[in-house]
Amino acid sequence: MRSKLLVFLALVALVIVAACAPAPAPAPTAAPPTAAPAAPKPTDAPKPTDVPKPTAVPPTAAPPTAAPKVLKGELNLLCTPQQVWCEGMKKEFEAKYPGVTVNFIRLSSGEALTRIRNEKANPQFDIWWGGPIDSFIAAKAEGLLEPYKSPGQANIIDPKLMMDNDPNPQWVGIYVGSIGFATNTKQTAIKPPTSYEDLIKPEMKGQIAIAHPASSGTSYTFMCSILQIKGEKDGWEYMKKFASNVLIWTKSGAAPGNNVGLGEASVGVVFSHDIVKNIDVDKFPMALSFPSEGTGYEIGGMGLIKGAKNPELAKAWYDWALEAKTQELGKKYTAYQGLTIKGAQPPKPELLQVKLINYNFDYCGKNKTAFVDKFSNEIAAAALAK
Ligand code: S7P
Repeated sequence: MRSKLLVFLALVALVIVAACAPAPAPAPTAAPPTAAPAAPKPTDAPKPTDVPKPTAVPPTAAPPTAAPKVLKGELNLLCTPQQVWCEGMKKEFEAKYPGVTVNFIRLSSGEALTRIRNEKANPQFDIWWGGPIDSFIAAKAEGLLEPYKSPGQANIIDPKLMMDNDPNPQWVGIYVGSIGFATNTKQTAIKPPTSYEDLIKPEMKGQIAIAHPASSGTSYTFMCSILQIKGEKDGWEYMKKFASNVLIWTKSGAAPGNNVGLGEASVGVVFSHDIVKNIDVDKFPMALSFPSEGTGYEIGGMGLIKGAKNPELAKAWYDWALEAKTQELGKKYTAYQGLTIKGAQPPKPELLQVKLINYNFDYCGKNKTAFVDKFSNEIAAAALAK
């Protein structure tokens, strides 16, 4: 009996000790945030149904979408193509960048070059848009342009021909045009010329209208074509005979088209796309012809002015002018040049089919001042004096 009591007391004591022992620490329920998940042991491969749910990735900020640049200010544009196109481009650019006002002045190529040369110390323009690149090459040689490589230059159709291949390019081509002859079809005595020789025949005396090459890039393109086709010696002789047949010297290259259309002259030497505009839009009685020897042509250029006060706006224009859609706007403003950007649809593809000479832009650009001076002093002065 006594031993049974001892066993009973021992059991009670054990129960009391167990009940009073401290509880085990709870197992952690969440891994510390930095802890890398434990790699499953090779034997612990989850069964197909045990695919762990993707752990929620904390949301990261969406990549910033390139917000269109908000540009503000005034862009001063030196514009050499026709007034209508300059006005149209101003309107289109301001619609794209409502914070920007475009102020432009339309000047012929030679005038534009003189202007930026005279303003070199205090440039009034930010960008020069349009006009044959001979003048841009001349401007580059005089240190008047600012290098810029626009992303759009990657899309130029013929980069060797249509852009400055300097590692720091200073101009780019925005259109292409060839010299043609405009003839008034109401007068029947003069047939549309088909050769340079036709222009210096005696019957052509007092019949021709052309711009002066000192002011006009169009006329300079014609003169430099002659100097290349005939060589300088014979070329200057030709220019003397040609000048003696000229009736009207204009300032702007496209103006002779109007003289011919209105019957003030029989034949005009003008860019062919401007003649097409005279025929299609102005409805002038006019025929377009080309010299069978091959005709000179222009690459219309664009360049930033060195020391410009609004370079950011100028670069925005530059980039925009190299978009295919922008180039296609020319047609809307009666400009029918060929285009320089891949994918842009030229308004008059037939104008690109004419026989061209191998025009050397570098030669004509670098010699522009000397050739214009020679013509002005030795030829035009004598022709005007007669
Ligand atoms: O009409 C457009 C266009 O013929 O005008 C430019 C032309 O050179 C105008 O200026 P000029 O008075 O200097 O001749 C050409 O670049 C363009 O194709």
